[in-house]
Amino acid sequence: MAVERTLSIIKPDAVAQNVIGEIYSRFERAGLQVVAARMTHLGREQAEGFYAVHRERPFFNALVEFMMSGPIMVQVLEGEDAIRKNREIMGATNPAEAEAGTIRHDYAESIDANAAHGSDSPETAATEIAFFFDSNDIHSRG
Ligand code: RTP
Ligand code: MG
Repeated sequence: MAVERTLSIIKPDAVAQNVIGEIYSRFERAGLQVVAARMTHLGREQAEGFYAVHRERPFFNALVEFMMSGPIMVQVLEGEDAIRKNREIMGATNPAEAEAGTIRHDYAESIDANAAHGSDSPETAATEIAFFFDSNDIHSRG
């Protein structure tokens, strides 16, 4: 299985619950390394740009407003099968359908405020990582 990188976001609702460390522990226990990380607070242009692929969806405005509602943590996770592993650790998009022990089951309130984001393919991972990080700020440790 190939070593991959994926873009992870701890969304405003989870940052507000003071569980950044708890969520990082879950990544680390699954064998993923945090190879870049930053706290930021998105403006409208950034939030709309990050989720541009969803622009025509009915939930787009709610999603953008939510992502602007407070600080977020953005991080690059690296490891074998990192994209799939991260999405497994997050659980289903709708927390009502997320398996016990997943981030969304444990910390998400609703499909709109759902605690975490993870890239869904190698192509989107590359685009999303570049959205937040220069390659100089990503530090693989083998
Ligand atoms: P994410 O991109 O945030 O990791 O989530 P995802 O892949 O599991 O879900 P995606 O389809 O990419 O949707 C992005 C975010 O939009 C919100 N959403 N709301 N009300 C709805 O039907 C609906 N569907 C999606 C969610 O907050 C989702 O995380
Ligand atoms: Mg998605």
